[in-house]
Amino acid sequence: MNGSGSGLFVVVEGPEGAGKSTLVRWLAARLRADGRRVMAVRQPGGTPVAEAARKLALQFPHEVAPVAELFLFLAARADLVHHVIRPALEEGQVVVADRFDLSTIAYQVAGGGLPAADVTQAIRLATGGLVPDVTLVLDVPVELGRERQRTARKVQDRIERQDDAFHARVREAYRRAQGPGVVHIDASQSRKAVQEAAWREVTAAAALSTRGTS
Ligand code: T5A
Repeated sequence: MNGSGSGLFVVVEGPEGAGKSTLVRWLAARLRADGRRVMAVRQPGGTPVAEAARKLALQFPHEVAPVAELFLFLAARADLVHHVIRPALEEGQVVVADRFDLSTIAYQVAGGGLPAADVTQAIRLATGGLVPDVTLVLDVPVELGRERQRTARKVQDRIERQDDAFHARVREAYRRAQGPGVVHIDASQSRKAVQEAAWREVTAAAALSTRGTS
C-alpha cells in the first residue's frame, strides 16, 4: 500500500496536545514486544537537515513567510523520507511517525491559508508520493489540548502561539480528513482507551498487508 518495500507505515496525527507522542512511544514499544522491528520518527525532525529545518520553522525569532514555512516543513520531510523512512520500509520495518502530510494540510492550508492544490503537489514532490498504510487522527478540543500542554509544561513554539481561530481551523481540517487508511480516534478518552483503539487499527492494517512482520 505505501508503495515502498515490505514494511508497514503508521502515522499518528492530530492537533496540539492530542497525545500523539505518547501514543507513538506506546505503539513502538507494543510492536517491539510483538517481535517487530520498529523505527519511530517525529516531524519535523529525525535527520541533521530536518532538525535544522525544525529549528528554523519553530524556534527562529523572526517572522517567516508562509511559503518559506511550508518549504521548511517539506525540506525536513523530504530528507527524513529519503534517509530514514523509505530505507526502513524497504527493510521490512514498521515505521511509526509522529505527524506527516496531514499536518501540512491542517496547519499550512487550513490554518495558514495556502492553496490546497499547490501544497498537495509540493507534498508529493517532497515525499515521492509515499502514503501511510494507516493514519490515526487523534481528536481533542483545542482547549483540552492546550491544557494538556500546560500541565506538561511544554514551552510554546511559534506555531503553537497562533490564536484560537487558527487552531480551530486546524482541528476542523483534521476532523474532515478522509481517505484510504485514515481513522479517527476520540483522544479525549483515557490513554488506555486511545491505545486500545489505535492497536485495533494497526493490527488490522498489518493483517491487510503482507508487510509489517519481522
Ligand atoms: N507542523 C508540523 C506544521 O505546521 N506543519 C507540518 O507539516 C508539521 C510536520 C510540531 C509543530 O509543527 C507544526 C505543528 C506543531 O505546531 P511538536 O513540538 O513536534 O510541534 O509538537 P506537537 O506535535 O504539537 O506535540 P505536542 O507535544 O504538543 O502534542 P502531542 O504529541 O499530541 O501530545 P503528547 O503526547 O506530548 O501529550 C501531551 C500531554 O498530554 C498527556 C501526556 O502525558 C502529556 O503530558 N496525555 C494525556 N493525558 C490524558 N489523557 C490522554 N489520553 C493523554 N494522552 C497524552
